[in-house]
Amino acid sequence: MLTIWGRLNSHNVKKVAWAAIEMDIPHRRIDIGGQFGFTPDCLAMNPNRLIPTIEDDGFVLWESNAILRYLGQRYGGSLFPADPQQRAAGDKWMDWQFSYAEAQRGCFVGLVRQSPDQRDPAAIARSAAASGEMMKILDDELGRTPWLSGPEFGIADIPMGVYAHTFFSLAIDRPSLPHVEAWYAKLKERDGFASQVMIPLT
Ligand SMILES: N[C@@H](CCC(=O)N[C@@H](CS)C(=O)NCC(=O)O)C(=O)O
Repeated sequence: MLTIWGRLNSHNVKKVAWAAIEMDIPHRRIDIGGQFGFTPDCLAMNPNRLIPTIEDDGFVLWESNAILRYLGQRYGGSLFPADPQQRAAGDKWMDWQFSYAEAQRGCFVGLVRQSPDQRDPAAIARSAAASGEMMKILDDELGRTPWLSGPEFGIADIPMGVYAHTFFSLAIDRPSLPHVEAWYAKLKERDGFASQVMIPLT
C-alpha cells in the first residue's frame, strides 16, 4: 500500500494526496512536518526535513512533482500522457509551479501563517501583484487548451490546481482571469480536489 507522509495543509502534500485519489490508489497518509515534527525514521527516508515523502512497495521517494510523475507512470493511465510532446507540454507547467510558489509565498505566509501584528502589508501586496501577473500567463494558456495536461485532465493540472485554490481563497486583489477561473471551477467538481485541496488554509 502507498504511504504518504506529510500534513495536509501543505501545498506539496495536497498534490500527492489528490493524485492518489485521482488514480484510485489505496493509500494512507501520516501527518508529519510542521507542528507534527519529524521522527528519525522519517528523516532517514528524507534528510531534507521536508514533506511529502512516499513509500510504495518499499520504494521511497521525495520531491512532490517527482512523486506525481512516478505515480502517474505507474498508476495514472491516461492521466500521464504517453506522447512525449504532450507530456513535456504539461511538464513545463509542473516546473513553472515552483516559480509561481515563490511569487505567492509572501501573501500566503502573511495572510495565513502570520498574525495581523506580524504582517507586512507592502510585502503582501507585492506578492499578490506578482502572483496575479503570473496567473495572467496561465490564463493565456488556458484560453488555448482546456487543461494544462492537454485535451483531458491529467497530472500537469495538479500542481497549479493546488496553488490556484490558495490564490482564489486569499483576501487579495486579483486581475480578471476568465480562463483560470473556468478551469478552477472544473477542478472544484473533482472529488479528490474537494476532499484534499479545498480545506481551510492554515
Ligand atoms: N520541492 C519540495 C518542497 C517541499 C517543501 O518545501 N515542503 C514544505 C511544505 S509545503 C515543508 O516540508 N515544510 C516544512 C515542514 O512542513 O515542516 C517538494 O516539492 O516536495
